[in-house]
Amino acid sequence: MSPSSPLPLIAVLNGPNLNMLGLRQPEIYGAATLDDLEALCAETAEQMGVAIDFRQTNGEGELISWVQECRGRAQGIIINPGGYTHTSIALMDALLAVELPIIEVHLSNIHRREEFRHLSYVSKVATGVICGLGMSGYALALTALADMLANSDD
Ligand code: DHK
Repeated sequence: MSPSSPLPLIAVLNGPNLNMLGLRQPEIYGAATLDDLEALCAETAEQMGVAIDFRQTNGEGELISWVQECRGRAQGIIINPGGYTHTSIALMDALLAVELPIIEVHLSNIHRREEFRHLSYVSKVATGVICGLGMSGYALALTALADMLANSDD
């Protein structure tokens, strides 16, 4: 990439109830807030030489629209779809349609929790999955995706 090229853009998309971070079940999701998470992602992105578009929504349709908008605009997606992870075939279809590298992140280890959290439709189409590492999972996902983009041919 030439020095004048714009930085690769990674969308960091967060689904329902992640706006409640810091308040919601801190024993599971931690004490830090969504703003803290955004700051960690921004710091990691700067270190890795990528730009991020960090967002949160409680709406399934809005989340799907944001995924669709990534096509031709972003170079990769990091997504924590919250509860839609376990229910949304429509979100899975959107992630398939966008044809980008996708890393699915969960703060908690969904496989250690209730049975209904063990199924992830998103995992069926994601490039990689990180769960159970709290907010560090987002930093690891950004690092991995930035490395992937830097080592890709285009
Ligand atoms: C977040 C949620 O809101 C839950 O619905 C998922 C995920 C787990 C997380 O661990 O980040 O089941």
